Amino acid sequence: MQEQLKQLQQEALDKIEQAQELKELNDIRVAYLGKKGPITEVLRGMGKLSAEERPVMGALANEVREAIATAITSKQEHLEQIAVEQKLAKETIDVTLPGRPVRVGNHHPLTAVLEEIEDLFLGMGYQIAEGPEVETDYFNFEALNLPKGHPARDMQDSFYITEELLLRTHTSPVQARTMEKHEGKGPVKIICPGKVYRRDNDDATHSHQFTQIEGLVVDENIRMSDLKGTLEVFAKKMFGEEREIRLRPSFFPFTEPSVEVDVSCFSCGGKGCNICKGTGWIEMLGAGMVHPNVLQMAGFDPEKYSGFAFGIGAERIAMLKYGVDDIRHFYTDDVRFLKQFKRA
Ligand code: FA5
Repeated sequence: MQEQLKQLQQEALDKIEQAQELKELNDIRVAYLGKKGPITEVLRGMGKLSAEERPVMGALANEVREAIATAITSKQEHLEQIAVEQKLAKETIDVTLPGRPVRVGNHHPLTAVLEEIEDLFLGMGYQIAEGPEVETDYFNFEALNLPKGHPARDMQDSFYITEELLLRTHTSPVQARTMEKHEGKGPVKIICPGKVYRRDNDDATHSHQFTQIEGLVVDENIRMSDLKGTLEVFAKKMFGEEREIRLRPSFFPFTEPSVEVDVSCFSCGGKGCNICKGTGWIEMLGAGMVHPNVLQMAGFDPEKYSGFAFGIGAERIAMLKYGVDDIRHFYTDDVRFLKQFKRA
């Protein structure tokens, strides 16, 4: 029996030595140390032994069991170590490989132009004012010298919500609101960027929703030359130092005199091309000296105070600056279009 146990031990140790996988090792454990294994079998036959032989054989059987169990544990650790090393080898990062480029987003061209215009005016000491997009008839029209039934209301066909509420057709109501808040005391120096809405048919140059930036300066001794100088700085900063502006007489009920402001064509330099339709000039915005009635309605004494105002179509500026030929590109979220405006 002693011989048999020694043989079993040698046989098991050889198999453990040769085992290549953890599963194989587990099979050996079950085969030799399990309940139905040969060692258990030997131990069961101990009843037939004499009282002297029994403790000797018992001790030997335990020794054999211990030797096999220890060999299995140590082989298992060895195989596990190899498995970890193989896994690590597979997962090694090749630091010499070129990295994948990170996709960087950029500002929407309209946002970029708005921010540029805001920065420019902030630099000239203006503050940013905001107002509601759902506006009262009073602030959108009446406070701007456009009483009910005034024919010039047709210039800005409107989306009415109720008799007295509408989607603002321009950013000029923010002028009226801001002046009212100042309770008749200057100076006021603001720009008001924001969305406006008109019942215009959408085409290459018109949208039912677009963006305006209103400018307003009210103080003592504000003159037309201040307006001209301000808009000249604006045109040069937006389109290049060599640009010039010209003022054409126009009409807005809330300014007197009123002007349409053109900038010299940045494509042909004023010679005439298809961008400026052969005129050498491109229409940029509407402006004028704040009408005395508007000042008075907002509580400012027109004898003491004067002011200028202007209204810029932001899409128009972005189209001119980036050479965009259709205003609808700004709203359709076509990534191919948007990707062209890289971060500066
Ligand atoms: C006004 O809205 C005046 N409130 C501007 C103003 C302010 C004048 C202060 C005097 C003093 P107008 O309707 O011309 O003016 O619009 C101003 C600009 O908005 C236009 O020059 C044009 O660039 C833009 N615009 C007008 N209608 C549309 C439209 N449907 N889609 C896109 N842009 C438009």
